[in-house]
Amino acid sequence: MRNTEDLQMEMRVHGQEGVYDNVRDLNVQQKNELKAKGRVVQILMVLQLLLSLILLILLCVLFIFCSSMMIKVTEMESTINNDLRNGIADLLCGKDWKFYNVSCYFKSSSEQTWDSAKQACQDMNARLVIINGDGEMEFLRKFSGSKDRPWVGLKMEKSNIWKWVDGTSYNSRKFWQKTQPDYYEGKTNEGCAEMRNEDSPEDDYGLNDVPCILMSKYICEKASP
Ligand SMILES: [Ca+2]
Ligand SMILES: [Ca+2]
Repeated sequence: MRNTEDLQMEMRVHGQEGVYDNVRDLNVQQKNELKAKGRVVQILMVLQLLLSLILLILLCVLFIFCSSMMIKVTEMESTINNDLRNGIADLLCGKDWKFYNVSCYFKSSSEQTWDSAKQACQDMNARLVIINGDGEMEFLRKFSGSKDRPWVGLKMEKSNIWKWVDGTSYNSRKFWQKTQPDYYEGKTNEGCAEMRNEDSPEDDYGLNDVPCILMSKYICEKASP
Protein backbone atom coordinates (compact mmCIF):
# COMPACT_ATOMS: atom_id res chain seq x y z
CA MET A 1 0.00 0.00 0.00
CA ARG A 2 1.20 3.51 -0.87
CA ASN A 3 1.56 5.91 1.92
CA THR A 4 0.46 9.55 2.00
CA GLU A 5 3.84 10.94 0.91
CA ASP A 6 3.88 8.76 -2.19
CA LEU A 7 0.42 9.98 -3.17
CA GLN A 8 1.42 13.65 -2.67
CA MET A 9 4.55 13.17 -4.82
CA GLU A 10 2.51 11.54 -7.60
CA MET A 11 -0.01 14.42 -7.57
CA ARG A 12 2.81 17.02 -7.86
CA VAL A 13 4.34 15.17 -10.82
CA HIS A 14 0.99 14.92 -12.66
CA GLY A 15 0.27 18.61 -11.91
CA GLN A 16 3.55 19.75 -13.52
CA GLU A 17 2.90 17.61 -16.63
CA GLY A 18 -0.55 19.24 -17.00
CA VAL A 19 1.00 22.67 -16.87
CA TYR A 20 3.57 21.70 -19.53
CA ASP A 21 0.79 20.39 -21.79
CA ASN A 22 -1.17 23.60 -21.37
CA VAL A 23 1.90 25.73 -22.22
CA ARG A 24 2.58 23.61 -25.31
CA ASP A 25 -1.03 23.93 -26.50
CA LEU A 26 -0.85 27.67 -25.96
CA ASN A 27 2.30 27.95 -28.09
CA VAL A 28 0.77 25.93 -30.93
CA GLN A 29 -2.37 28.08 -30.84
CA GLN A 30 -0.32 31.28 -30.92
CA LYS A 31 1.71 29.98 -33.86
CA ASN A 32 -1.46 29.07 -35.76
CA GLU A 33 -2.90 32.53 -35.08
CA LEU A 34 0.30 34.17 -36.33
CA LYS A 35 0.22 32.03 -39.47
CA ALA A 36 -3.41 32.96 -40.09
CA LYS A 37 -2.63 36.67 -39.63
CA GLY A 38 0.32 36.33 -41.99
CA ARG A 39 -1.92 34.80 -44.66
CA VAL A 40 -4.49 37.57 -44.23
CA VAL A 41 -1.75 40.20 -44.61
CA GLN A 42 -0.48 38.44 -47.75
CA ILE A 43 -4.00 38.32 -49.24
CA LEU A 44 -4.52 42.00 -48.42
CA MET A 45 -1.21 42.92 -50.08
CA VAL A 46 -2.11 40.96 -53.22
CA LEU A 47 -5.53 42.63 -53.30
CA GLN A 48 -3.91 46.04 -52.88
CA LEU A 49 -1.52 45.25 -55.73
CA LEU A 50 -4.38 44.12 -57.96
CA LEU A 51 -6.39 47.23 -57.14
CA SER A 52 -3.39 49.44 -57.92
CA LEU A 53 -2.93 47.61 -61.21
CA ILE A 54 -6.60 47.97 -62.14
CA LEU A 55 -6.48 51.68 -61.21
CA LEU A 56 -3.39 52.15 -63.36
CA ILE A 57 -5.05 50.42 -66.33
CA LEU A 58 -8.18 52.54 -65.88
CA LEU A 59 -6.07 55.70 -65.79
CA CYS A 60 -4.27 54.66 -68.98
CA VAL A 61 -7.57 53.89 -70.72
CA LEU A 62 -8.98 57.21 -69.53
CA PHE A 63 -5.88 59.04 -70.79
CA ILE A 64 -6.09 57.36 -74.21
CA PHE A 65 -9.84 58.06 -74.40
CA CYS A 66 -9.36 61.73 -73.45
CA SER A 67 -6.49 62.14 -75.93
CA SER A 68 -8.55 60.62 -78.73
CA MET A 69 -11.54 62.80 -77.80
CA MET A 70 -9.34 65.90 -77.81
CA ILE A 71 -8.06 65.03 -81.30
CA LYS A 72 -11.63 64.46 -82.53
CA VAL A 73 -12.84 67.72 -80.97
CA THR A 74 -9.93 69.60 -82.59
CA GLU A 75 -10.69 67.99 -85.96
CA MET A 76 -14.39 68.79 -85.62
CA GLU A 77 -13.58 72.36 -84.64
CA SER A 78 -11.32 72.70 -87.67
CA THR A 79 -13.95 71.17 -89.99
CA ILE A 80 -16.70 73.40 -88.58
CA ASN A 81 -14.49 76.48 -88.95
CA ASN A 82 -13.64 75.56 -92.54
CA ASP A 83 -17.26 74.75 -93.39
CA LEU A 84 -18.38 77.97 -91.76
CA ARG A 85 -15.72 79.99 -93.55
CA ASN A 86 -16.51 78.33 -96.89
CA GLY A 87 -20.25 78.68 -96.28
CA ILE A 88 -19.88 82.41 -95.61
CA ALA A 89 -17.53 82.73 -98.59
CA ASP A 90 -20.04 80.91 -100.82
CA LEU A 91 -22.71 83.37 -99.72
CA LEU A 92 -20.38 86.27 -100.45
CA CYS A 93 -19.56 84.81 -103.89
CA GLY A 94 -23.24 84.79 -104.76
CA LYS A 95 -25.89 82.30 -105.79
CA ASP A 96 -24.54 79.42 -107.93
CA TRP A 97 -20.94 80.43 -107.23
CA LYS A 98 -18.49 78.35 -105.23
CA PHE A 99 -15.64 79.67 -103.14
CA TYR A 100 -12.10 78.23 -103.18
CA ASN A 101 -8.96 79.86 -101.78
CA VAL A 102 -9.12 83.43 -103.13
CA SER A 103 -11.64 83.05 -105.96
CA CYS A 104 -15.27 82.36 -106.73
CA TYR A 105 -16.18 79.82 -109.43
CA PHE A 106 -19.24 79.31 -111.59
CA LYS A 107 -20.01 76.30 -113.75
CA SER A 108 -22.60 76.90 -116.46
CA SER A 109 -25.53 74.62 -117.11
CA SER A 110 -25.77 75.76 -120.74
CA GLU A 111 -23.27 74.99 -123.50
CA GLN A 112 -21.43 77.55 -125.62
CA THR A 113 -18.53 77.79 -128.07
CA TRP A 114 -15.26 78.83 -126.43
CA ASP A 115 -15.59 82.49 -127.58
CA SER A 116 -19.22 82.72 -126.41
CA ALA A 117 -18.24 81.17 -123.08
CA LYS A 118 -15.50 83.75 -122.68
CA GLN A 119 -18.02 86.51 -123.34
CA ALA A 120 -20.56 84.97 -120.96
CA CYS A 121 -18.01 85.04 -118.12
CA GLN A 122 -17.14 88.67 -118.91
CA ASP A 123 -20.83 89.54 -118.77
CA MET A 124 -20.78 88.32 -115.14
CA ASN A 125 -17.71 90.44 -114.32
CA ALA A 126 -15.58 87.29 -114.36
CA ARG A 127 -13.46 85.43 -116.91
CA LEU A 128 -12.92 81.86 -118.06
CA VAL A 129 -10.99 80.06 -115.34
CA ILE A 130 -7.20 80.32 -115.22
CA ILE A 131 -5.44 77.44 -113.47
CA ASN A 132 -2.71 78.80 -111.20
CA GLY A 133 -1.63 75.72 -109.24
CA ASP A 134 -2.13 72.10 -108.19
CA GLY A 135 -4.59 73.04 -105.42
CA GLU A 136 -6.83 74.90 -107.81
CA MET A 137 -6.54 72.06 -110.34
CA GLU A 138 -7.69 69.55 -107.71
CA PHE A 139 -10.58 71.82 -106.75
CA LEU A 140 -11.60 72.12 -110.44
CA ARG A 141 -11.41 68.34 -110.88
CA LYS A 142 -14.17 67.94 -108.30
CA PHE A 143 -16.01 71.09 -109.29
CA SER A 144 -16.29 70.24 -113.00
CA GLY A 145 -17.53 66.71 -112.28
CA SER A 146 -16.95 63.59 -114.35
CA LYS A 147 -19.68 63.98 -116.95
CA ASP A 148 -18.83 67.37 -118.41
CA ARG A 149 -15.85 68.77 -120.28
CA PRO A 150 -16.07 72.44 -119.44
CA TRP A 151 -14.05 75.14 -121.20
CA VAL A 152 -11.19 76.78 -119.36
CA GLY A 153 -9.57 80.10 -120.25
CA LEU A 154 -6.71 78.68 -122.36
CA LYS A 155 -6.47 79.16 -126.14
CA MET A 156 -3.80 78.70 -128.78
CA GLU A 157 -2.64 81.81 -130.60
CA LYS A 158 -1.51 81.92 -134.25
CA SER A 159 2.09 81.34 -133.28
CA ASN A 160 1.17 78.00 -131.68
CA ILE A 161 1.61 79.50 -128.27
CA TRP A 162 -1.05 78.78 -125.70
CA LYS A 163 -2.26 81.75 -123.73
CA TRP A 164 -4.55 82.23 -120.78
CA VAL A 165 -7.36 84.76 -121.07
CA ASP A 166 -5.34 87.31 -119.09
CA GLY A 167 -2.70 87.25 -121.87
CA THR A 168 -0.02 85.21 -120.11
CA SER A 169 1.71 82.49 -122.16
CA TYR A 170 1.47 78.86 -121.13
CA ASN A 171 4.03 76.51 -122.62
CA SER A 172 4.17 74.03 -119.75
CA ARG A 173 3.16 70.36 -119.96
CA LYS A 174 1.61 70.70 -116.56
CA PHE A 175 -2.20 70.35 -116.29
CA TRP A 176 -2.48 68.67 -119.72
CA GLN A 177 -3.53 65.05 -120.02
CA LYS A 178 -0.58 62.78 -120.77
CA THR A 179 -1.23 62.60 -124.51
CA GLN A 180 -2.47 66.18 -124.94
CA PRO A 181 -2.35 68.57 -126.66
CA ASP A 182 -2.41 66.24 -129.68
CA TYR A 183 -3.86 68.66 -132.27
CA TYR A 184 -6.01 65.71 -133.36
CA GLU A 185 -7.92 67.77 -135.91
CA GLY A 186 -4.97 69.91 -136.96
CA LYS A 187 -3.33 72.86 -135.26
CA THR A 188 -5.61 75.36 -136.92
CA ASN A 189 -8.76 73.58 -135.82
CA GLU A 190 -7.98 72.23 -132.36
CA GLY A 191 -7.04 75.32 -130.41
CA CYS A 192 -9.12 75.63 -127.23
CA ALA A 193 -8.68 73.81 -123.92
CA GLU A 194 -11.32 71.83 -122.10
CA MET A 195 -11.15 70.17 -118.69
CA ARG A 196 -11.43 66.42 -119.14
CA ASN A 197 -12.14 63.78 -116.54
CA GLU A 198 -14.69 61.30 -117.85
CA ASP A 199 -13.64 57.75 -118.68
CA SER A 200 -10.05 58.55 -117.89
CA PRO A 201 -7.88 57.29 -115.05
CA GLU A 202 -7.72 59.50 -111.98
CA ASP A 203 -4.10 60.42 -112.62
CA ASP A 204 -4.80 61.36 -116.21
CA TYR A 205 -7.27 64.06 -115.40
CA GLY A 206 -6.35 67.28 -117.20
CA LEU A 207 -6.66 69.59 -120.15
CA ASN A 208 -7.39 68.51 -123.71
CA ASP A 209 -7.25 70.60 -126.88
CA VAL A 210 -10.41 70.54 -128.99
CA PRO A 211 -11.98 72.67 -131.73
CA CYS A 212 -13.13 76.02 -130.33
CA ILE A 213 -16.47 75.75 -132.10
CA LEU A 214 -17.60 72.80 -129.98
CA MET A 215 -20.50 73.47 -127.66
CA SER A 216 -19.50 72.88 -124.04
CA LYS A 217 -20.21 74.03 -120.55
CA TYR A 218 -17.66 76.43 -119.06
CA ILE A 219 -16.17 77.54 -115.76
CA CYS A 220 -15.84 81.22 -114.87
CA GLU A 221 -13.61 82.62 -112.12
CA LYS A 222 -13.64 85.92 -110.30
CA ALA A 223 -11.86 87.26 -107.26
CA SER A 224 -13.68 86.55 -103.99
CA PRO A 225 -15.13 89.58 -102.14
CA1 LIG B 1 -7.23 80.85 -110.88
CA1 LIG C 1 -6.91 66.85 -128.18
